[in-house]
Amino acid sequence: MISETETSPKPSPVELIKESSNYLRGTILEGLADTSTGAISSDDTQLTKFHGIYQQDDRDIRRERRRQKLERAYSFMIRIRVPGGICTPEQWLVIDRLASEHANDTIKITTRQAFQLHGVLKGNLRSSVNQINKSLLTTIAACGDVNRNTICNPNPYESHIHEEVYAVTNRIAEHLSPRSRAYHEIWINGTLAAGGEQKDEEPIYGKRYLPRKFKIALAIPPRNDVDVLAHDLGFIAIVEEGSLAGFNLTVGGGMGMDHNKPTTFPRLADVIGFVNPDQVLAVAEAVVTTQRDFGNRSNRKNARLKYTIEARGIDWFLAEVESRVGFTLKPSRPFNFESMGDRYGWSRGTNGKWNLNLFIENGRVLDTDSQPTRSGIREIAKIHDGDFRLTANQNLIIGNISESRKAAIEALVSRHGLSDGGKQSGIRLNSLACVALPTCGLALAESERMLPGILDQLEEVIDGCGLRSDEITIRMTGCPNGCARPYNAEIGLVGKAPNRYNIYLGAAFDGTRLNKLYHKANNTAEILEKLAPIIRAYASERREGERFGDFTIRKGYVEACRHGNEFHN
Ligand code: SRM
Ligand code: SF4
Repeated sequence: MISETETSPKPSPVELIKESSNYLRGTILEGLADTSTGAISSDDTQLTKFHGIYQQDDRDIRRERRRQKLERAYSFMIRIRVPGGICTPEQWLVIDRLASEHANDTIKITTRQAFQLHGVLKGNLRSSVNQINKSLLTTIAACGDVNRNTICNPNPYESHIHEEVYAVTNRIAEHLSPRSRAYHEIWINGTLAAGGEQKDEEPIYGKRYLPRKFKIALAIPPRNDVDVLAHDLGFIAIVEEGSLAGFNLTVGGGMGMDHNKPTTFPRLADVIGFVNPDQVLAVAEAVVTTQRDFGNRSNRKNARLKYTIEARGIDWFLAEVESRVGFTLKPSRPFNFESMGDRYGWSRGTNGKWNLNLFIENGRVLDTDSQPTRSGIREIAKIHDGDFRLTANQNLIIGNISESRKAAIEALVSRHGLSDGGKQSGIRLNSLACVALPTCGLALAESERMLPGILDQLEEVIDGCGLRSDEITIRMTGCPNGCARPYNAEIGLVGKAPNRYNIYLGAAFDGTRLNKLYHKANNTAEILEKLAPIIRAYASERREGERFGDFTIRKGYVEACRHGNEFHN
């Protein structure tokens, strides 16, 4: 437990920026108008995150620009919030057009069911955000110290349950959306309304918003394809006799940590009780406001909800939430997860409509000479009368396809080579990589551009021992922040320095146990050297039905990590 004095030292600089920003206005508008630089002011870079916009620069040419005494090659990443990952074909076409007109000709499907456009120049930001808003999508609160994109299982395993859970997802996203009019004034109107900030009110967040980002997921067992336990707040749907009875509530998950800093660690959430569907909003708000009032505002490295809970204890946290909502949570109910992966290929919902889950390597939708993925999806969007679903595994579902359009969509899928068609290995189909270089300012090493090649080599080993279709989860990130949730993968590869990765092993296949460090600072050749014998041993020595992560623990490669605070031990 910590005392009040320990929690209230000097606020971090970001706290002061938020507080004096007039509800997220800052000097963003002036910065956008300044044509003498491709950048905006450093304070404003903190504020634009709340508007879904990150300033970045092309790190591939940073050194050369410095040599030529030029300013960095600044551009912006726009993150588009898509609650539950569902958008219309028309919205897909808008994002696709913007990718060509203002971005780098690619669409990135993120690990949180959102879109990202990279490489947008300052002068094109307002026009892009405007068009996104016209399509009824938004970028507000896609980033920043607020509730981010609320995510939910994308594949309607049981369509009617999915519809209900998706509706709850949207209600949460709406309820926890910031109320400031700054977004509208800056991006839509292009002018600050006189006295606008005096009319603003943030009933949930207040002037300083949250101490740190906040993330919510809803999962429908048996699929844990949203990694619900990696979230600050989670809702696990409990289905009884074919109906949605309510949700188990989970709190205090998160992935980010720093290498060599044991006070930071990934943590899986605790399951703390059960709520009825009509209690969800009140409980979500109570969890958020508890974190607002008690989260660490002086040290951003320890500001996530997981640290508030570690510091004060889960019993204290539950009591605080219950006192805010005015009722006691019921005991949690039994549930069972089977996997974190996507259900590839065709599936039919209980509503009779078809869904096709496509594998999009690392979520990067682009055209290459051999693989016209972006063109193919564009052609599908033109004729599709259902929806598109972004998965938290960076994949895409063409959802709710009517029987009458199925054949035409199938033909486009085949013409553009979009379907896996059984070609990909089980490990690749269960792989994730974060963006990292060249756009991510925090990357210590490659990730998205590196993992496909590592998988090519791993597949030789895997094929050699007959494991091609075995599912093994592998996730790579270019730094320890954990954007591809690497500590929840059976094999985690985490960047430490250029071409140096820590290898983590031993997470559960269903996302209910973290992994642990196996070997530090390996180059790509060493990754192969370390992993190949373990994979071969798995092929010959595993028990019936034993998962790779469980095997690495049974054989003593790593110890089981039962709780986040044991991660570094
Ligand atoms: Fe992330 C920061 C990309 C999901 C933990 N993340 C970043 C930034 C914005 C870098 C920055 O701050 O300058 C990256 C932009 C890279 C780029 O060029 O696009 C970035 N994060 C991503 C995405 C795009 C990875 C991807 O390849 O899909 C994901 C976007 C999700 C979305 O749509 O909202 C993404 N990030 C995650 C996740 C996974 C999740 O939420 O399920 C995590 C781990 C879970 C968690 O939050 O604990 C994650 N990102 C971080 C952190 C560490 C937070 C922490 O608590 O320590 C940072 C750094 C920070 O916040 O200071 C970060
Ligand atoms: Fe960037 Fe690190 Fe996130 Fe990868 S994990 S996108 S390198 S912040």
